[in-house]
Amino acid sequence: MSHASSADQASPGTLESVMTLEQFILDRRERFPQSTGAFSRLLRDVSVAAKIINHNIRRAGILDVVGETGTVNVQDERQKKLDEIADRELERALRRGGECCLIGSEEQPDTIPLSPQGNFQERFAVFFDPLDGSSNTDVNASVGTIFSVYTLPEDVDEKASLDVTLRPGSEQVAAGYVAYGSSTMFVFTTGNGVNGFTLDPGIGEFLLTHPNLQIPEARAMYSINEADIEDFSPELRSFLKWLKTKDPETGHRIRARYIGSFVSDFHRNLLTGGLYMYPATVDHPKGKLRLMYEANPMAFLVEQAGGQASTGHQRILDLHPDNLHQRTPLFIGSSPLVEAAEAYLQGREEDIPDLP
Ligand code: AHM
Ligand code: MG
Repeated sequence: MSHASSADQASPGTLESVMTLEQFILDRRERFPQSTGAFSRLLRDVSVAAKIINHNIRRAGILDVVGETGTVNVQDERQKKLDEIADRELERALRRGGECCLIGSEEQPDTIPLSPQGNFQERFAVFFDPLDGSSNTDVNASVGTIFSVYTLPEDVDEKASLDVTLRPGSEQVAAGYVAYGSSTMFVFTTGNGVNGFTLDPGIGEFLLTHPNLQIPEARAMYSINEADIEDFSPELRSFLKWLKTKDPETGHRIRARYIGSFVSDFHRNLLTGGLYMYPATVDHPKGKLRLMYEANPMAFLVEQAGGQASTGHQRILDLHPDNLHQRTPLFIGSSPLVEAAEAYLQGREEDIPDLP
């Protein structure tokens, strides 16, 4: 099924018939938060890094890029070589581009100022998970890059910048991800809907293939690591039982899909409808996923696509972060499913919506 609009389909197969990411950004510049062009260049820088990361991932197994580096990151996770490559390429692209004054990465203990001379004319801060789900690279499964963009207030100085940029997700000006799957897709929002671009490897351009994405409300998929079920609260277990109940009229039953790569699970559920969950567990009492560069950007995207994201008790985008690597429980996906999860977790079973 094609997602391109009828105008885009006028001459299938020709470059005139499709829009590149760069054309799209330039065309819509007036709707972006900065009219200077700096914001367009920032998105271009991220997309260039994505192409380089993609190039490395596609040669995994041929080049010596799979496996571990022998080091651990700040979160005690063993780093993969591709984690390191992705982190380096994003930092390099944003540093070279010059539009970004501060970055925060899953792979780095602290934020990194990119304008050591204190030149804050261009005041973007970018948080990213360079290679989410990287344990999947050794087994040839899909992975992704996630990014979140904020603008800094006018009066910020270099020292204040981390505190100032640890802002609720509702203040993001852009967010997106790159899914390195059977094709490579760049999906992003600037608060005016969600658009998806597929990399044409022949010409090296991201082309608009999924304009104005909306998450279906269908009870299609649920994604959770159910191996942890003994750690789940009784309320969450009741919710899962309810979720798996067959519709007595249609016989329809929800399907389970869990890749263990958040970007891939999120992307599939965005296209099909569904719910991704990573609750608090004994091993991860505050949840596993990180607020600033995993939950917040995906929450911004899902809300822009008509869905919701919650801790189970609170909207993700309203959380006030207190550190770069803060974790949060996460329930994200189609609105009726997130609402149902919240109703169960909060003991409000009378509020469970009828599912489509
Ligand atoms: P990572 O950013 O270190 O790759 O960790 C996040 C990943 C998610 O992509 C994925 O959904 C989750 O961790 C899987 O965790 P688990 O193996 O506990 O189910
Ligand atoms: Mg991750």
